[in-house]
Amino acid sequence: MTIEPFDLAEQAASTISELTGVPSHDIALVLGSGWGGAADLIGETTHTLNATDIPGFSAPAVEGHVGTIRSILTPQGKRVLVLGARTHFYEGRGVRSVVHGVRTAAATGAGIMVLTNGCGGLNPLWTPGTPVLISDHINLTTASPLEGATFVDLTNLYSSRIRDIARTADSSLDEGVYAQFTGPHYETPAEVRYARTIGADLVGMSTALEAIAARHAGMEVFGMSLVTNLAAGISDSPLSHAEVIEAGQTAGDRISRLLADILGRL
Ligand code: 8IG
Repeated sequence: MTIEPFDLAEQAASTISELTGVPSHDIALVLGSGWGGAADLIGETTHTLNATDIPGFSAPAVEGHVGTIRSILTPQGKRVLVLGARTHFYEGRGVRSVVHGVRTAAATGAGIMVLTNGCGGLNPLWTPGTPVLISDHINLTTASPLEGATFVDLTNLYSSRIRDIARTADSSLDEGVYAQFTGPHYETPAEVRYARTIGADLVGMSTALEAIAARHAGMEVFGMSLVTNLAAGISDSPLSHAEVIEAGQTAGDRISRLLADILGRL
């Protein structure tokens, strides 16, 4: 008998409040590839938990992904739950596992879900290390985190209110449509041309399923991508995970300040 996903999320949230002594959180933040150090300027980290000590979470499968859950107190007095342990669709643990962090965040009381990722960019002007606001997504996984006849409106899924706030923090921020592929392979150049034809600007392996679950849980969603590489075929050079990690390190200072600035305005 497997436990129902929302019961498991409630258990995880209870464990987080027991271990931290923090009864509820206001904002949740998922750190994607390249964003590992970006939470450090948000405020004071008061608690760091091992994700594997929380019901339903598993150890991260990828180098550059951080397997901790942190509670941060911002200078404005907001509580931020930082999820460093994203489960990807390609890990094959099922969509319930992919969105468990989001549902746990909602169960801790968080009304805002901030989703970050590293991704490939289709706009050649977005050099590696460029942060881009997510304006909308295309879910190419053929999966959904919702089960049964759960019809959820996805209009304005990526909050235009928070995108405006982000542009107040940095007026140079571009925005784009994020297409979630299943991975773990990167796209072929032909798939990248297809993605462009159907309206994508960014290609990645996360975020869309999590955003759907967050909307379903009643959260306001904000998404930001770090373009860590040009998508396959946009430049002549092949893709590598080393380049992804390097882009995160190069952009580290800028995206850390940006994220702290945006969260401080929420
Ligand atoms: I980082 O170019 C990163 N993640 N699908 N394509 C896809 N995912 C990615 C890419 C990319 N770069």
